[in-house]
Amino acid sequence: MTVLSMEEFLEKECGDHNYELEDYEAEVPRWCKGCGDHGVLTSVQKLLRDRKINPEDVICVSGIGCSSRFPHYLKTYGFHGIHGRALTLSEGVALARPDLHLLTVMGDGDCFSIGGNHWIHALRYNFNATVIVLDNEIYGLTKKQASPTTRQGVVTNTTPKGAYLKSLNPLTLMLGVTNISFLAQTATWLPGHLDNTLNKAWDHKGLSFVRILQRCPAYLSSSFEATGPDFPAVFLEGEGGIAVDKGMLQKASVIQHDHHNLLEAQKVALTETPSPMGLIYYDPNVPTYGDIRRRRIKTLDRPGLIAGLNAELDKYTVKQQHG
Ligand SMILES: Cc1ncc(C[n+]2csc(CCOP(=O)(O)OP(=O)(O)O)c2C)c(N)n1
Ligand code: SF4
Repeated sequence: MTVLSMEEFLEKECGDHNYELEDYEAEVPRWCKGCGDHGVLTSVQKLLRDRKINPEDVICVSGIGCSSRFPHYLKTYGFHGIHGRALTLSEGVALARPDLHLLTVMGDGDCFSIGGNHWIHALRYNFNATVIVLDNEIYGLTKKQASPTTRQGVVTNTTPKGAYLKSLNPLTLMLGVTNISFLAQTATWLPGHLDNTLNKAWDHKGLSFVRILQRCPAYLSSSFEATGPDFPAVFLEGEGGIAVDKGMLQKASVIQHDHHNLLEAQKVALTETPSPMGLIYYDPNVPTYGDIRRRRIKTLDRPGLIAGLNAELDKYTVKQQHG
């Protein structure tokens, strides 16, 4: 543990403290070599360093999966939750500690499968959080089981004859949920674009949802190979959007996109190949659940509320018998 002098402590707490990447490094990541999760961790650490964010002002909440080991590796507050429940835990954190920046990390199985119900309602509640899903199209931790985004025909341990169903398109689904306020897509093999996307998401007040296409060389080397220069992508460019950084994908195209237009966003999201990269939908005016709750609490008649509660409880108190 580093012991700070009083001057260092005051500078850290009150001043413009410079941080190094190491200030956000916890355990050494146990992810496989070449796993896309490494790059996302570095991108988050760079964001925190560049913005001079005190590690104690951030909490990282996750579910279960390879990707959900994130809080062990990021030196901020952390909560490694249970499978599929990262968003329910996050909502509690958002309401109880609105002063912390909340980062929620999930895998595709964690969010779109077991956590599917919570995923939909979290979007509608629009609580304040940066939510990232590391979508490797497979259950990595449980060694190659099919997930909702596994492509049709892909052989997995749970679909030995190939996945029967067409994969779920999480983007179109999310754009059908009331109150969606921020939706973006990027990929682990586009580090510049990943950085730009996380920075944009971090600034959004409300639930910013980022789907990150992620390499899993251990169990889905086919998707790993597809991340070469020929990966079919189309970058979305628009005023106030995410700066285009095509990385190695020189052949990818760039289109103009109005991310405030829901119908246009739905059209863009429908096209899975080439994959749309960038800010797909953005509405900064959707109120957050926290703000709605706080406004209601302010307008409540507190003495009246307490009197009403007492009257209700009195109905159940056992009256003492006298005489
Ligand atoms: C209630 C419950 N059901 C199932 C499991 C087993 N399990 C652990 S992680 C996981 C899926 C992980 O896949 P994903 O969320 O895509 O993350 P990845 O490992 O690929 O990052 C499953 C099914 C569990 N831990 N708890
Ligand atoms: S199994 Fe896949 S997702 Fe899990 S750490 Fe290894 S490469 Fe990453």
